[in-house]
Parts: sequence; structure tokens; C-alpha cells
Amino acid sequence: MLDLKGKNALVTGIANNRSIAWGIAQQLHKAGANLGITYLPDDRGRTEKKVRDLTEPLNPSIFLPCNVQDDAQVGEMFSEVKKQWGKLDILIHCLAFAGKEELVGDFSNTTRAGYDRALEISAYSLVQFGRGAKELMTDGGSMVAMTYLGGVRVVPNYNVMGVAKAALEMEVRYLAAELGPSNIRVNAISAGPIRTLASSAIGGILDMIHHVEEVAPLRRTVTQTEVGNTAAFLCSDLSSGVTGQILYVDSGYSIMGM
Ligand code: IMJ
Repeated sequence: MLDLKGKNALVTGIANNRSIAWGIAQQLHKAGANLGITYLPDDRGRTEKKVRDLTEPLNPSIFLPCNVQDDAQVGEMFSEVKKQWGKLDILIHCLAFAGKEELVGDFSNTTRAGYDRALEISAYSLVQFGRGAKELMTDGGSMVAMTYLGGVRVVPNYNVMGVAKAALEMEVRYLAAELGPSNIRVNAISAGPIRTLASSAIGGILDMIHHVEEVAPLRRTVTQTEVGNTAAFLCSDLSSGVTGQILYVDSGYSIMGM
């Protein structure tokens, strides 16, 4: 049975009630995990309040700011987890960002600054997390990151995010190889398109969702809950032999050639 009782799970990337990370946090909680939640601090403290109110019913025992562009803040996050929990079992990476102007038009117009920022926030952050996990997952553990088909195939406008996801998927393999001997597994979920804050800002997302509804084997999109259940599986002993994998939760869309 899927059981995460007694496991300490840190979930990053919750922005609101549509976030994939929120779907994951709920399913980890349902499976009995002890939750820690991080949020991206803004200068007005609005995100903090929103995420705090949203996650309160899940009784997180740790609630911390985590801006991955700030090494000191990431360091403090991991040292606080070590202080309060002693060890970490589960780490969920649900972070991505590219400048809006990079997610429209020609890929060749990607600027150096836009490229650096997208790769730093969306891909390098998993390397930072891997380092923290290696130190804190003293009893073994499971890391799960989110990716998208645009990291292996060309999806209109995904552009530099596709490059960032390609990097992230390869990082999953390098981290899985490095951390495997410590019984730390590292996998990613490649989710189909879902209406979230990160996707609603994208032009034409509704058309892409309708396309999936027409051609995916299941003839529908996936939900945050379905991604959450797959994450719970990847965090549980049910998947104890699985590492370094990209698991598609996309209604089967990616298998189709036409
Ligand atoms: C994003 C861009 C283009 C096409 C897209 C997406 N499709 C999907 C997404 C088809 C499903 C969403 N996705 C998988 C992402 O990884 C989104 C990342 C993202 C979104 C934004 C929007 C607002 C912003 N920056 C962003 N950075 C990353 O300013």
C-alpha cells in the first residue's frame, strides 16, 4: 500500500490552488507524509500569505521562503530542515521561470540574459536541490521534478523552457547515478498541459489543451491530482526500483505520431 507515514516531504513551487505542486502536496498529505512547504517570497508578502492560507489544512510543520536565485536562502532552507526534522525523505521540485518575452515568437531571438535566467531558475535549481538532498536524505529518499514534452520535442513558443527542461531531464539522470548508492532516487514527471498560473499566461494554451483532448488516447487532459498521485507513488516504497526516469502523465499524448 502507498504509505508515506513518518516521511518528511518538502514541497516547492506552490503559487496558488491550481499549482501542480499543490496537487502533489495534497496527495502526499493524504498518504500520511509530514509536510514542509516553501514559497517564493515577494516584497509585499502576498504570496507568503496566499500559500500559508492555502496549505494550512495540510498542517505543514515547516514553512520557509525559497528563492532559488539566492544561494543563501536555499542554504538557510536546508539548514532549517536539518534543524527541525533531522532528515529529509522527499523533495519535490516544481519550479520554472522564463521571461514572458522568451515564450513567444522565434527561438533564435532568445537573449543571453533570458537564456541564463530560464536555465538558472528552471534547471540549475535541481542541482542545488540535489546537493541538499545528498546531505539531508541520510536514510535514503526520493526527489521528484516536473518536466514537459517541450524538453524533448518542439512545442510552439516553449522555446528556451524546452532547453531548460532538456537540461533538467539530463540532471535527473546524473543525480540519479550519483545519489543512487545512497538509496536516493531521482525521477521526473512529464505532465501534459494543465491550466495553471504558469500556463494560463501563455498565448494559445487553450487551443493546445483542446488539441490534447482530441488526440490523446484518453481524450482528455490530466489533473493536478493525477500528477500528485504519480508523485506520491514515486515518493513511496512502491517505486523502490525506479530511478533516473521520466514518467509521462499526459493521457498518453506523447505516444502518438499522428
Ligand atoms: C509554456 C510556454 C509555451 C507553451 C506551453 C507552456 N505549453 C505548456 C506550457 C504548451 C503546457 C506550460 N509549461 C509546461 C511550463 O513549463 C511553463 C513555464 C513557464 C510559464 C511562464 C508564464 C509566465 C511567465 N514566465 C513563465 N515561465 C515559465 O512570465
